[in-house]
Amino acid sequence: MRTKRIDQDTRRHFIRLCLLSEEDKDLHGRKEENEETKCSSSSNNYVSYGTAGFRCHHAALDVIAFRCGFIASCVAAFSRTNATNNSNDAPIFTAAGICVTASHNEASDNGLKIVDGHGNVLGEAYERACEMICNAKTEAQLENALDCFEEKLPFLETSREDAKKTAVVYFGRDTRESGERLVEKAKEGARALGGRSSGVAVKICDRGVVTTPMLHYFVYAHGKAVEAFYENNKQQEEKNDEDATERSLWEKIDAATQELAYFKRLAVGYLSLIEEDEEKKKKGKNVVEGLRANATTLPPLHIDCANGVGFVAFEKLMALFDVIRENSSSSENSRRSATTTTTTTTTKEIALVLKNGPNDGPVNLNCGSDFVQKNQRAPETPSTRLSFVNQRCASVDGDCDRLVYFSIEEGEEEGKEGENSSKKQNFMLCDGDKLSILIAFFLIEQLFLAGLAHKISLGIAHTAYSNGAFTKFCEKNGVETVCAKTGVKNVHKAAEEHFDIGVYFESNGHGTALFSDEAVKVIEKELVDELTRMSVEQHLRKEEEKHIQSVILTTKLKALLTLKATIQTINPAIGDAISSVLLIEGILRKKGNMPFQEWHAMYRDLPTKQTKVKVRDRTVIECFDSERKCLKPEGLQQRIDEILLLDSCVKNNNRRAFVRPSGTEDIVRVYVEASDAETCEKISTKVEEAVIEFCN
Ligand code: NG1
Ligand code: ZN
Repeated sequence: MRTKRIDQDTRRHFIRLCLLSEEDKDLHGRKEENEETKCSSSSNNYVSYGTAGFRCHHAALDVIAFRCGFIASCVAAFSRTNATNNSNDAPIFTAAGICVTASHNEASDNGLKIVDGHGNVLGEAYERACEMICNAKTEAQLENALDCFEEKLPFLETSREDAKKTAVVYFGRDTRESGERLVEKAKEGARALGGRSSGVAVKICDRGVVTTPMLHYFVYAHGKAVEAFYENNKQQEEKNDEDATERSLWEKIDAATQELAYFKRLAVGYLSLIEEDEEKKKKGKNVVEGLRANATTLPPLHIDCANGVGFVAFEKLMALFDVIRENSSSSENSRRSATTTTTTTTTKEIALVLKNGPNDGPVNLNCGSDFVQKNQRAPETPSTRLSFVNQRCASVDGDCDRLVYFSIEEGEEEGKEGENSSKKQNFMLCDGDKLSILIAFFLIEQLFLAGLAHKISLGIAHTAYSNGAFTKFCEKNGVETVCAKTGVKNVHKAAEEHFDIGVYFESNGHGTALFSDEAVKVIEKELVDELTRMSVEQHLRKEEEKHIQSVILTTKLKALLTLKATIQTINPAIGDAISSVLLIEGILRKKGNMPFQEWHAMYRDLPTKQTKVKVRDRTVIECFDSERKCLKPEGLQQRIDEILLLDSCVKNNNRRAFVRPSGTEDIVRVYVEASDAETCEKISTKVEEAVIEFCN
């Protein structure tokens, strides 16, 4: 018989606590509730599970934080790692995570993201149930919501598994003021599952102020440590006593889920990725790359950290580079300096200048990747506004999971000399599309060199917001693409489903390159085979042939090592701006210090315009075809198609327009693309009018 996961007593305990908080809300909260504190992602105070979890004004999130904590505890207690799937010997020992962040939203907002045992965003299957739990107001609604939630949880079959459960929940938050309070609320919720009646011991692992991708990584690393441990134990004949085994498991988990383990993985990956450079410079194998590499190094990268947690995390990464360097012989080239607003590291390996930290202003205010990408201009924080000009720059968002690169070239002065004169500025953006292209082309090249192009498929997953010029460029160069619905969870899924190596980025810079387990295995096996083959052949070959053969084999070997280093530089759990900076910097170096302008000029973006329209109920819009078309309200799509014919009677393939309800704000998003900015502008205004007409 299928048993309920959550025992009756615990259920009642949780429901009672929820009802108490509802009463509390009635007494104090609702009186204070006003337009400002209402949820930005909802009309009528129903908080929906949006594109990226729950997101709201922080004042409306206490109840939700508590309930999300409980949900995370249940996910941790009642799911299991791959290793325990097939083995009755292993206790249930999985984890989940809660990330308190509102990403690129303004400082007064906050949000809750739930991370599953694999370090991924909690699956779509749970969304509806989570939404019901978080919005339930009465006992009956809570009972119903919990039933619905339990339906989704996997069922554990044996009594042994039921006997001993530890739910480990990792907590992390960005730099928002409300973060600490909400983490405490979420912990209370997580603890509500623990106790004698449930048989669950809840273990809280609070990792403090960390980037969203770091929190995802800790949960991922926890799962991997458990898997590796049991794999290893299975192979050992002699079993230790149970307490010693558990102690040793905990030590392994603890080491794998610390900040240092995360930074080490990325830093070592990056250093291995660029290792070949020095040798390449000496040999000058490729003339252009050789010349560039000899002439110059990459200019420092100025990173706008959105006044957020990215600044703190990048600083830690740089400190680690310092330590690695001190232990190696290259220390003579390093320089590190810090002031209140910027920190600089300039070394032979990497040169970063950090700007816009948490002490420089409210998170995301006039800075950060969302500001830069949507406004197509440099961050405008008072202390750093001018310092981005004529530099190689990048921008991350408030929780450091998005990344865009940009550069502003300042030309000759226009107009009169003196105070009123302004310099002509040319803003160039390398958004998520261009990150995809750079990474995908690099990996394709390496797969060819490694002789694996026929064994491992590679493609790019993107969203409807990708520029039309990007999709055409991919098509022209034979790179397969797939379009998914907006939201990183959808693009991630599409990348995973369609390709062995799926490179995916939303245009706003959220993404990564995903290597399937199978692809990793193939690369690792090929590497071992290649090393074996090389040593055998080297033995057998005649003296005079040895040199030629080793060059050919070395090319393949280097490509395999590069692929391996790339895998290590990437955060395997989720898109990560720190990991992406290291990967991109590594690739640009390997391309002989490719200048920003050259990367940017790979193709030219079509002019686009993105606007927001406020309507009474945005949910009347229903989309299909990866949100590139709308089905409802009836007639709206036809109107958009007509508008696209503006001043022309034939279809223009460079024109595109679509509308969709936002999943994070109570607005409808309008996107338009055309050959010139003026047409873009005109079409956008008409589509906005149509949305208002059809949706009100
Ligand atoms: P919505 O509000 O659903 O468009 C926005 C972004 C998404 C994603 C989420 C989550 C755009 C057009 N949309 O979603 O790409 O990043 O926020 O943060 O940028
Ligand atoms: Zn973010």
